[in-house]
Amino acid sequence: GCCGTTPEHIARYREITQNASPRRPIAKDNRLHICGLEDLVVCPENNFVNIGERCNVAGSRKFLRLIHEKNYTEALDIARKQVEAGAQIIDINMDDAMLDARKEMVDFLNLIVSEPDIYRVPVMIDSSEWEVISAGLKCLQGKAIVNSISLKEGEETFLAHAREIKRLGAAVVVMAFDEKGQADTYERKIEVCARAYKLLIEEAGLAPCDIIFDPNVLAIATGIDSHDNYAVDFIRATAWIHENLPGAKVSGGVSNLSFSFRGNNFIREAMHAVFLYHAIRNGLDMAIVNPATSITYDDLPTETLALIEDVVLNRRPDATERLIDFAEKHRGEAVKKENNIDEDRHRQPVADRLKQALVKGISTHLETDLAEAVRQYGSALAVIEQPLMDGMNRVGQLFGDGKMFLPQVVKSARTMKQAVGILQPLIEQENTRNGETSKRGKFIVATVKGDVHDIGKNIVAVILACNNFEVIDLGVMVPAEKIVERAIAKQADFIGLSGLITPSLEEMCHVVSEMEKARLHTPVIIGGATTSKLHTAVKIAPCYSGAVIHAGDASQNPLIAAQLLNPQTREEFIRSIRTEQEALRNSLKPVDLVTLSEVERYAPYIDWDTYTAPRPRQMGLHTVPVTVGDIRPFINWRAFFSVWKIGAGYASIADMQGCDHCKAVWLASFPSAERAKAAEAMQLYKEANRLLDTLEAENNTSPQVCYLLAEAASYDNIIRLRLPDSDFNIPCLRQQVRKSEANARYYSLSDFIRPANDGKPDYAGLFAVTAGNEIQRRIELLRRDGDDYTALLLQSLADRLAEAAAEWLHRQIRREFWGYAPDEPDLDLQSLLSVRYRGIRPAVGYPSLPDHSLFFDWDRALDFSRIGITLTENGAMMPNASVAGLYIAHPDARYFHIGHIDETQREHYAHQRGFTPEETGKWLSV
Ligand code: THG
Repeated sequence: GCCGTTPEHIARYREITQNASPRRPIAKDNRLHICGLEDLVVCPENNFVNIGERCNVAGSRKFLRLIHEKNYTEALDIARKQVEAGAQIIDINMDDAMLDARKEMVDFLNLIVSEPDIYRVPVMIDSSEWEVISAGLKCLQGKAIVNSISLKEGEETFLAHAREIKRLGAAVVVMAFDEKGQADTYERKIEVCARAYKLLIEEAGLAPCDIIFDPNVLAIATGIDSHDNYAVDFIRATAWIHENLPGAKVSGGVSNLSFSFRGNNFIREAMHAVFLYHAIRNGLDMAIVNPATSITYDDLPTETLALIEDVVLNRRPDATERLIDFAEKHRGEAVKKENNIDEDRHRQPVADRLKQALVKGISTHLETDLAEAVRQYGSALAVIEQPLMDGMNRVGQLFGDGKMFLPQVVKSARTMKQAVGILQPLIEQENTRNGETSKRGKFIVATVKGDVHDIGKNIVAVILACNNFEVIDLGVMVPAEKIVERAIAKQADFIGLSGLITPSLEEMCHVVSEMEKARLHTPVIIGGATTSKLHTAVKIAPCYSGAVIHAGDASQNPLIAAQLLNPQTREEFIRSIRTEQEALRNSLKPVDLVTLSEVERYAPYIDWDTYTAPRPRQMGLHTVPVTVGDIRPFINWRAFFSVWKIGAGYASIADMQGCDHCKAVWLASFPSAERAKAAEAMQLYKEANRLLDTLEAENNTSPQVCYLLAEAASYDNIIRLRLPDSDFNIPCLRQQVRKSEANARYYSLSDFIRPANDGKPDYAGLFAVTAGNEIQRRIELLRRDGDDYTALLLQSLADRLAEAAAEWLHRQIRREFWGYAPDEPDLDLQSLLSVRYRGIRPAVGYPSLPDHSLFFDWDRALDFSRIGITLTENGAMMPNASVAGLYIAHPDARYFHIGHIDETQREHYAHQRGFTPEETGKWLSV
């Protein structure tokens, strides 16, 4: 168990496992199985395995410095780079006299296990101190390798350590070392290994395949004759172990071999390549190497190869001298290579590098790579059309196949934008065809007039750009005339309309009607939270003779567009959409509604006689200071993840509360097919929190909240608040959709406020909260600077912050400002989100208060401008990360959906609100 679990939870495991027996491998095999998050099988049939050597304080000055400085971020980068460069295992060594090796090992491993891009691969714990090894093993849930134990201190210690390693479930490297010292000849190496093998199997019960022998790679070409045969002895011992110690594996630390050529990396790498070539042919299974080296055996010119082979294979007495002479002559080359760390990258064609940059969303080398590409392709335009478009198509394809996720796609789009930005001046100089590129089609996207919600629209724009469409984003609050005018001027191939609030539905009908008047036929794609297939079929499509298609999800847009672009599928696709919409219209069955007079009789029964309403401590209108830090704990991460299409199930990463152990276990708990997505969820969560950290560190006060508490009473489905200079009426709708259970109740919010005629007082409240203009401005700045990814990230967080502020304020209201639940315990977020407390805070525009025009009433009562909120003509709040609603304190008060209402209630309500019949359609989402 860990911080996410409770004793009850753990107790359940006991119940489940009591009568179960552990699973045993079906067949013993001779292969070495190890794992980080993914498994790795080491056996002669598989390829040779690279172990990254660079996370070693004794083997890398840089790593040592970073650990000393406690710069774990960069230290982790070293690990990550090795994995990227192809390390299949990473060796970690913290043995330094000035370090607390045990603590450093534990801390670093705990960091690594929550980095899925690193801990993908298994870890090799490298230490000469047993307590560092045993502490390290306890940090890793995968099967690790211990590096190393030996007979140096005798059989007893050796066996005790081996047994403990077996108990902790690791494989082990055994150095060819005994009481007499290091085995440096072939005979000594095989003698020590044979003895160790027998002991480990017979005495400690280790499986042969979990034993890895290291017959000591020692430095050659040192000028001391007795060292000359070290490499040969190692290679021969490797072959012998393979022949004679069945199942055991062989490994070694290759860089030791070339210590005498320190400073000349070319020679060193060449020696390693030659050594590995021969050792692998003789059965070396794995080795500790620098995975970023680029020289291979086949790369070496014949003459160089001969010189080096003479040294490694000890073929002539003067081999060392000849290599030293050669090294002197080629010192220049070595230095050049030293300075050019990116040598490897440059071996790849520039097109591949650019493609890679787009898929990974990394812009580090864009400037140089693009310059090179322009030289190669002859023009900036050609670079966009070929390698960049290829890259974006690849991104679109991977996303379509579910192999890339939304956050990654948005990062790719950001890189693409940066690339185009870099090429822009050149394109202007080239001045060819006005920079017209061969895009798949022109897509105009807009959030309709009266609405400012654009997160969905922005995601659509990014996804379309990744699929090689030209996107013309008209922004928010776009009037119909402008959409029509742009569609004509730009000869758009598609129009995407987006909106979130109820009145936007009607506005969309208006837009397509205007398009119809202008005799346009451009297909229109509808999207946004309140839109639906049904509404599109029933309300929008009939106003337009062109195709109107509802996209349930941002990722559908390129698919829809592709069908429409292809002349072979276009007609059939439109026909199927029209048939489907026709069917939807015909399927509209009248909903079974109960008459208004009847549902009024079935209002919930509340015993007002025995109820005394608590009087609010802070009556009247108040604004309350609040910071990002206050409201951050109330963020609903499930909702955040669903915006990013990651699936709310992955939001449980937020429950790990920063505990690295829990994060690692969390990640490992997903089946491998889902792990990439889980890793992405973790990454997104990390980045979101980094943004929140920044806001919190600067004590950000962008979020604002205000509330009003007043006397209240109900009559005729109306809640009446007594404000200082007037009464404030909130007409409430009542449920009418027939419920199946007997004696069902039909709710209206007014039921939970004491009826006006009974004399005793009651109270209610209004509130408004916003993530604030300061955050909104930042979002706009980020977008202006082309950083769409961070802009979207902050925008999605702003929405969550507004909801979190509402949650925070509600708690303050219950405990303090109204104070009807002063002793409410500190509920955890889950209990808060599932409303395990007294009272409700229904929000305007949501299912129990579905009249969008109420925002104007709230504005009059609260004066939204006090917290920086303004309203559009359709009652959309700006900034759009804002929430407004009502407080009700009665213990029986609950949330519900109004759903549908009948004509009688519609007319009754319209009369109470002073609406014309058409207006009810615009403001009510029922
Ligand atoms: N067997 C086993 N484990 C081992 C070794 C071995 N662990 C440690 C070591 N040997 C293998 N790892 C390294 C790591 C780095 C170097 C050599 C071996 C190395 N480093 C550069 C140097 O010292 O010149 C450092 C350069 C820098 O500071 O960046 O060569 O044999 N079981």
